[in-house]
Amino acid sequence: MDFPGGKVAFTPEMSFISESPEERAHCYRVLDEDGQPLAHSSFIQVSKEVAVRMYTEMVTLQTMDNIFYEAQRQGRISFYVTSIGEEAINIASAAALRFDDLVFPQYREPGVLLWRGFTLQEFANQCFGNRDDYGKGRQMPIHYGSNKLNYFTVSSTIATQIPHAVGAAYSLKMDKKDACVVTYFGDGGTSEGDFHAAINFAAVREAPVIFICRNNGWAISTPTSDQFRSDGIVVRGQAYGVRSIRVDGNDALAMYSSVQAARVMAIGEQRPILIEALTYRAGHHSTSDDSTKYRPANEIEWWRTARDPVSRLRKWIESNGWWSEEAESELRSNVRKQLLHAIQVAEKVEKPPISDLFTDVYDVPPSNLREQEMVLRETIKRYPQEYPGDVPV
Ligand SMILES: Cc1ncc(C[n+]2csc(CCOP(=O)(O)OP(=O)(O)O)c2C)c(N)n1
Ligand SMILES: [Mg+2]
Repeated sequence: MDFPGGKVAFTPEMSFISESPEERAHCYRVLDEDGQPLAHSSFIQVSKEVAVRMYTEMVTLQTMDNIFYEAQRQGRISFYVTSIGEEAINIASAAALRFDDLVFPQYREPGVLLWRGFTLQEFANQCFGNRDDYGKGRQMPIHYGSNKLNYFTVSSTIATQIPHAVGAAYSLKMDKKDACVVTYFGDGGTSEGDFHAAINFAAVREAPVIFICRNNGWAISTPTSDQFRSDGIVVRGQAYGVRSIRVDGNDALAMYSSVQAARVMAIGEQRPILIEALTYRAGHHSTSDDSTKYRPANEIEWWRTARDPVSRLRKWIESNGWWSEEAESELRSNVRKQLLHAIQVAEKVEKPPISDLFTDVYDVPPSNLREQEMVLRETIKRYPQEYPGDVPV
């Protein structure tokens, strides 16, 4: 042993390791911009059934985003975040996983939940914060979660889910489970210490976790050039001793294949895998943001049209003879109808009662919490016009 950590070759040359590679890490892609497979592309075959279902769910996600976004603009819900431009990352990664795999999302991955069977009504109930919302209306819209579907509740606090994911993966390892953990985060998430601590812990403990970074170029108004000087995220995997791949996040087939391959390695070899999915946040950050203030409108438009992952997959299924114009219009009008219905229903369901604000943290509420509840009730009684009338007191 030359040094702790193993043998290292000596050199008389004083050469510093360059801060940047001569060539950027390549990006794995299966379909070209026109939805045609690249020559010699290696990918896991997708059946007609899976391909059509992936496309259907991508269109559903896109439509849900458009309708909920409008609902926010109409003042019917308080906030919303779209996944526009990232439908392939959402749906194709979900399709490549198994139900027992645990998901720790950031917030731009509702498609994973959709794929697992969360209904449009359940999405609407959460966004409207009504009595049927599993979070009992205590979180802002888009903070979905489902115990039943192995989808941990969204936390807006950037990157907190990444160490949680690694801890959960380590427990799957100890229990010798045939499952892995998948955690999603943005490029901005990798600027948090939590990302670095978590990926290092996963490497050292050999935890079966797949890190999926959605590198969409922006963290609200902060471009990636203000966040890191490395060649994106993928190169950091090797620095931590984690096998990694860079993938075209707007190519559903590339996402599907790489996540499925990552899953086999994560579980079979008991190791973490990092996937950097290159994409672009084609919507505003959230309904509280106007991204034309910090990036050119024609750039957004180009990604929304020429690089749209949904139409790219459509071209591929069409060229296989698996899809038609009639199927398309029927799907779009059906999904739209279901969504409008879900919103109407969610809006009519009563809000959770005030008492729900104070439950579920302590088994026996401490005195300061009981006092707060009393003060709140007295204040509502004194100034009823300042409080929503539809919340049962
Ligand atoms: C710890 C923490 N810091 C700051 C914020 C404010 N914030 C919310 S979203 C966001 C950007 C995250 O960007 P990224 O991880 O790239 O995800 P994207 O929105 O691009 O999908 C920031 C800074 C936060 N929610 N939590
Ligand atoms: Mg981002």
